[in-house]
Amino acid sequence: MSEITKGGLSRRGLLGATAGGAAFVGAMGGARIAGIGGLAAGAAALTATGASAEEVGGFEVAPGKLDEYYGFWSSGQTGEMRILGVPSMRELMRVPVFNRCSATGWGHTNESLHILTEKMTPETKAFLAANGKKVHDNGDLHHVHMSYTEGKYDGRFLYMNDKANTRVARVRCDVMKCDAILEIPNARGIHGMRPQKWPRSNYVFANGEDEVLINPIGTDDVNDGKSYVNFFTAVDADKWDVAWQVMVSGNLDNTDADYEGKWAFSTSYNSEMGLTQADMTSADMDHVVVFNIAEIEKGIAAGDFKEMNGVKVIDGRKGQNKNYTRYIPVANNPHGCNMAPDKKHLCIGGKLSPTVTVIDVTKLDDVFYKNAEPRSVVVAEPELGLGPLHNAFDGKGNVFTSLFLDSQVVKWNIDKAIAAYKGEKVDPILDKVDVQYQPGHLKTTMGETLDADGKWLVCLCKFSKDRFINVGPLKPENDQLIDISGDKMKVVHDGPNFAEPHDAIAVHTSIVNPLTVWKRDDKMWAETRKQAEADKINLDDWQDTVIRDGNKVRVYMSSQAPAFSLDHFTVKQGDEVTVIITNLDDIEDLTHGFTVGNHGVAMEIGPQATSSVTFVAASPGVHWYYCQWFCHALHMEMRGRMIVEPTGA
Ligand code: CUK
Ligand code: CUA
Ligand code: CA
Repeated sequence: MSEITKGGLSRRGLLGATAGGAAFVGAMGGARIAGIGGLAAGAAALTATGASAEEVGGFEVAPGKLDEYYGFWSSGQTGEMRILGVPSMRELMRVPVFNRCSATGWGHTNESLHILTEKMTPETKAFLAANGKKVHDNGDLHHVHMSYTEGKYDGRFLYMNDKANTRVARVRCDVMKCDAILEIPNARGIHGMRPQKWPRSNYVFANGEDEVLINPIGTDDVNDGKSYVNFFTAVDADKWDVAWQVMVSGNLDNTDADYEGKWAFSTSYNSEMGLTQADMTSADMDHVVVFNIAEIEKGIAAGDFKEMNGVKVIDGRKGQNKNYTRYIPVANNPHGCNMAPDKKHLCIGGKLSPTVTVIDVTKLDDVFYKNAEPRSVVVAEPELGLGPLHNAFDGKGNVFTSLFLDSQVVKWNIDKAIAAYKGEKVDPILDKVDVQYQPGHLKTTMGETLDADGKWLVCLCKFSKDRFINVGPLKPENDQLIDISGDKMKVVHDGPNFAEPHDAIAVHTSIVNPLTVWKRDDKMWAETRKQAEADKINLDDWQDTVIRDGNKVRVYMSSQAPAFSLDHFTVKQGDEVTVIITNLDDIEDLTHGFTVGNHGVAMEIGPQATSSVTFVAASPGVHWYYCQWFCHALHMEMRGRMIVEPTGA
């Protein structure tokens, strides 16, 4: 694959491109640029979609009516997971994960701190201690995927990555709360992440995007790419620990797994192992790494690994002459990596190349075991438009590819692309639609499972420009809903969204059945329950007890609308106070909260839940606490006093 020359574009021109910037306009030359030119381009784009709301039925969900799909959205640098209804695109819930949350107290309650800190590396613990912190305040959550059983969503867990602080997390689908976070040792910048699809999600695959020094600093030249490696990680999804890692050549961007449990794949845009952008884009070809799961497991069992920071690491770098990995050359700087539900075809977004590379995974055995040429697995490379990033599927043999630079979604057919690659005169492209603007991920309903149903496509556009009233220099993104049930795609809804949903999945409501009220013995507050038992407190009953243990004070209360069991409690200045509240209300949608004025203390206590928070009562006086979750006509009156007696009093 040579440089991109379509439309007079050079690769350098594309790299200098920023949407809306002068460089972008210059680089794009005569190419159509959605959004530039303001309303005119916007209007043209609208006409091009050719659909008005009246023509397209079924996407408007009337008041009181429910959606057909749960949309689970990532939120990029916001660090949370979001739940939207599809097709209404109504935002239903935000689930804090890597971020801290003012409403729920995530990152502040003892229960959430336990989850956030339990599986942290010693390096991070030391860093946080040096900075006077318990947890990182941020995360960068790019990808969210549900657990699978035999290639279908099984409604157990959602898994997600944190690129900023090299973590993966899990959300329980029965309560829609994060219950486990794992910092990945050795790797840096966990980006691509997918659960294994077959036979079930025994592993969550997570790959490191950023290069890591092999030896301690000072040993090798830090400005030489050869001093660095990258890591592919398999997390044991049940034990929630790293099962193994593979050291690879080149970096790793996005990952996916097949439908037979044999392979995992990662795209690499920095096969050059460059340390600057110029070096990372200097080669003509990069690669996709194929991981041979069974061979890696065998290698681990046979002891062919090095232990690094407590993790078993297999050397899968180029030139090892072992069957752990193979490197398939693809056009420079690939991005998206998506396995089709036909169980056969892996689609790789070209990004700097206008093509998608289609790999037939049934041919991979020949590359591993019969010395077949790595590129022999490529069965199609359709030219689709500028900046192909991600691919989605309708379960009918068609692919929807986001074209970042063209601001379009292209629908194309895999069989036709294969025929064209063989030299037949067929055009694989079935349809193109303008989106507003610059799409990244795009997702079809159930499209990453064997149940792909081809009803809706959600296209997550990075820029909204003129699509909404101006809210200042920082604009929302635009998640667009596209009807894909017919031959032609129809954009039917604009959905503004805050920084920065990268990815989403849409899961049929029949698969997800969350509880409406917590179970009293939920393990989320198991540690707190242990402490209560030691204090001879029955958390399942009305509690209003203050226990002093040296300068540690534990305040046990329960809540029942519209009151806390304690209307005041007294502590001494300097006491370490832990407030433990059990919400004894067992009615659906009756959440209470606990906020202490001027103390930065706030937490959510769901129906039948127990939550606790610890702080030092440093300022003497009377501090009111109140319920911050609207619960009753007397919600405002649901408050009490914390009396802090001055030291020496
Ligand atoms: S990446 Cu963001 S648009 Cu992190 Cu999945 Cu491609
Ligand atoms: Cu309890 Cu508001
Ligand atoms: Ca490259």
